[in-house]
Amino acid sequence: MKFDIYLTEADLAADLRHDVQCGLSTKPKTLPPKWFYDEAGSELFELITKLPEYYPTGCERAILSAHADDIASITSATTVVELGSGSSDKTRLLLEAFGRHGTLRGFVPIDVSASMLEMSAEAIAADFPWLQVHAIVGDFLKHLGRIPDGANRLVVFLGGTIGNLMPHERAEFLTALRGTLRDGEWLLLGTDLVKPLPTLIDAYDDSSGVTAEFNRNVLRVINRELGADFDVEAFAHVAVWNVPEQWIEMRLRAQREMTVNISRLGLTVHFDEDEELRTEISAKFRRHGIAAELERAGFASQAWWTDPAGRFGVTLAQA
Ligand code: AVJ
Repeated sequence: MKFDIYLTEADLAADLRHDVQCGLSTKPKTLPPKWFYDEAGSELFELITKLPEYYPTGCERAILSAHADDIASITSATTVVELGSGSSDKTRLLLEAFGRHGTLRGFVPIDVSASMLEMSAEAIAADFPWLQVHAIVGDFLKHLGRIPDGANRLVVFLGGTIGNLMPHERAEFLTALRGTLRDGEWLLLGTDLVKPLPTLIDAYDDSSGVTAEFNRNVLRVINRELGADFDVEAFAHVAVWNVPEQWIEMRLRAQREMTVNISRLGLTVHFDEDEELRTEISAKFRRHGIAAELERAGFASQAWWTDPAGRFGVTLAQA
């Protein structure tokens, strides 16, 4: 297995300082969701994927298990590149199908979390001995240019993670990704779909409180990494549906007035009582909107699948 680090601990620390400095100095306050995923946060996310209320993972798995063989035979890809690979759990279904199909040679998982990546890439290398695994610690917004060359690559971006990007970031990201691919190469994109509100809210505000802990974890990360003194328990988890934007927002609401000291930034941040800090957006899509966004970025949709209930969509598009 090859393991390349394009994002060092020092880069991550500098990015976190920058994001916290900027995000807590604006009104409303915001933080990017990538800082949820330290070791504890990645474990909490894995727990979320097993909650009865959190349907996206199960729906996407059902789609991939029904259509992995189609994806292999339509694309005949030689390399699978996975952006934000996390545990790569559902990707195994694709790798198994490619094992039957016979064209695949390499797997390139890319993730910001080195510990998660090392574990999952090693497990895949062990379970798929015929596959060359080249793991890359990187940020899919910054390191697309580092994706290794290949004959016929399939980039997979699953879980609905594209919904974490703001619409303009999404457009820039898809255009940049198209620019790194040659004509004829592939993108497999998982997107969560618009659906009745109670289902959406329950998925982001589960009854056992795991999502609330996941949300608050970003404050623990900042306390540890930047010497801050957030009173983590004084923040309430909030999930709201933003109607005009068609996205779920997760927020942390200060339950009293607070002054937080972030020692390593020399920054003091004030929260009013009930002031909210936005920690994540998770956009929900419709079939035709996705196809149009892909087309604007220079991709042509070649196939579209949903789970039987139509809760989650997977698009196969060609550069
Ligand atoms: C991993 C980004 C797809 O937006 O649904 C789960 C993260 N946040 N519960 C999502 C998440 C709250 C998840 N993604």
